[in-house]
Amino acid sequence: MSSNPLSTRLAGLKLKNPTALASGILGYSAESLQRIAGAGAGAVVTKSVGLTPRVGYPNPTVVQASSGLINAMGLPNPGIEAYAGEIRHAKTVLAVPLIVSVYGFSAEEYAEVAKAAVAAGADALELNVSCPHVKETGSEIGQNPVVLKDTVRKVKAAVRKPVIVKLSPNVTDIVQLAQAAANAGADALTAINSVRAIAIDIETAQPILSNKRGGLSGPAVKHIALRCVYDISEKVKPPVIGCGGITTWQDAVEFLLAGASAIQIGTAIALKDPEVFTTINRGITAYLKKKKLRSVKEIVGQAHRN
Ligand code: RRO
Repeated sequence: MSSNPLSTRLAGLKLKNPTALASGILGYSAESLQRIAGAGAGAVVTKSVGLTPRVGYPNPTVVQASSGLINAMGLPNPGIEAYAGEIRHAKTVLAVPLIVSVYGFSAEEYAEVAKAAVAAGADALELNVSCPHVKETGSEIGQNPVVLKDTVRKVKAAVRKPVIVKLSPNVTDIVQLAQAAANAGADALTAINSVRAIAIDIETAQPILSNKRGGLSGPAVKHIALRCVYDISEKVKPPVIGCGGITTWQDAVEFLLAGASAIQIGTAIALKDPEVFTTINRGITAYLKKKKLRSVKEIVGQAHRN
């Protein structure tokens, strides 16, 4: 047994603790990823990158909501060719696994971007099949089990690194999509991306975001994400990474008990600060001690067994 009670494994990745930076919160620079690793994250996930550069939507792209944020950034990214150098640089400065989030407008494109990310040094990939509002990618791929399976299969055939699939809550049955990804060979599943939402300015009587609709994240979605993790981990084999509104160590423990093998933190970094990783890891350690447990792995899925 490892002497570090927080150490764990996920889809073949060795993690010093079960926390990771969620995709999309910070920019693309190796320095910002390093800052998050330095603040205690066990792994980092980059913003999503595609085959060609995209400028994203005009401002405003983020609005504060009750207990969270609504964003519609529109997948701004430099494209994988320009980003490959930053992945290489990040690998030289990071002491934790680097997971590159990728997207495409077809299964073939996902595979091509994934291959280039791995060639640049990615330790694993997270397929963004759940962006809630960009046409012909994201959730338009991830809400159709046939298209999702084809995408995961093509990526798996193209790379020899773990493939994590980030799922959308904006579907009737997330377990069906989780199963489709698992059947296609997904090594792990992240639940969830943001929940489709809107905010309206009562003075101008117009939607606030330039894209009108966006994705809600933060504490407002925590219990939706938690239910998704519970449902998926009950029925589907690959490990689940919980993501959605995790702000405190108690939130993190709740997700682990619900069946998450690891957790991602996003909006809490924007609403609080990166020190949230250290606070959460300390809280999980104290919880394990209080419960007289030696490893965080012992509490994963405990709510299904009690
Ligand atoms: O870029 C975005 O607007 C965005 C993405 Br790719 C995503 O996956 N989830 C989200 O809430 N926003």
